[in-house]
Amino acid sequence: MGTRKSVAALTAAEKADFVAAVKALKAQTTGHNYDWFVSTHMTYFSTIDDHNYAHRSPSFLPWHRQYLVEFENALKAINPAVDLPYWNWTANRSATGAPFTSDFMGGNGSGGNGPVTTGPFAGEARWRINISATSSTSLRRAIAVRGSLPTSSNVDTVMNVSTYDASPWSSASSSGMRNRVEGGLSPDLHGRVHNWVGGHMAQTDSPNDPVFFLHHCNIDRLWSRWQRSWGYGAGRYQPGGSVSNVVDVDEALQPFGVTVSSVLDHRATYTYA
Ligand SMILES: [Cu+2]
Repeated sequence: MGTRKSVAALTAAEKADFVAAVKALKAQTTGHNYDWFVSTHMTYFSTIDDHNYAHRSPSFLPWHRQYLVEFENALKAINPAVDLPYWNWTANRSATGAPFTSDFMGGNGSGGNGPVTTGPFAGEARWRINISATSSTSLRRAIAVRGSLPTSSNVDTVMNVSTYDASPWSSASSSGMRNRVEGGLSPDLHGRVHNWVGGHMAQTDSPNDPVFFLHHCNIDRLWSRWQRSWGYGAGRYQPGGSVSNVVDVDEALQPFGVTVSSVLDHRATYTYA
């Protein structure tokens, strides 16, 4: 069982191991390599078989949970000691602090929305963007240009919402926790962070920036915190059943082929430090 730690708590060796595993996954040419995760996110950004699996739907949280588990397992196949770390942006809010240090994710893009210039992912020679929504082959960021990071009081507000989600089960849902996390409803804990980092993170090919996985790990941690308060059981996911074109609790999350109910209680697979 893995323990997922804050990016701010990683040792120099843990940071180096994580970066090396991510780069090894990127270098793989077949199977579920790094670029498979990028293309899968792009594909499932759209409606597939009349379902919004990954975004703008109740399954936003379980879809990304399984996506992260498969990514973490791919890293563990390279180095079993690696666990996915999380970026708690309520505590680490600087464009130059964790995780944006030269020994980990590297820093900002140059000149507004340009290529990252420091760290292991700077420039096409170190980290080539192969599958993209744009023609850019170097990782780009535009940190702190658009909007602001959510605060811990924003998080507390969302954690106090006891209802998981509400009809019409989309970005138009006007109540419930899920849309407040995802970003269709204020205070928006997820979308704002994509926009604050900018560059690739603000596009459908956002997993090209490894920071994507640290941000979504934090989103998963917050869902887990909500579940710790309100319950891990199937009854704490909505809809429970018979809502067409929405992933119900006993329906499979594609392309993973696992049901929502099977991923609700993650505590036997990993926990959060
Ligand atoms: Cu996201």
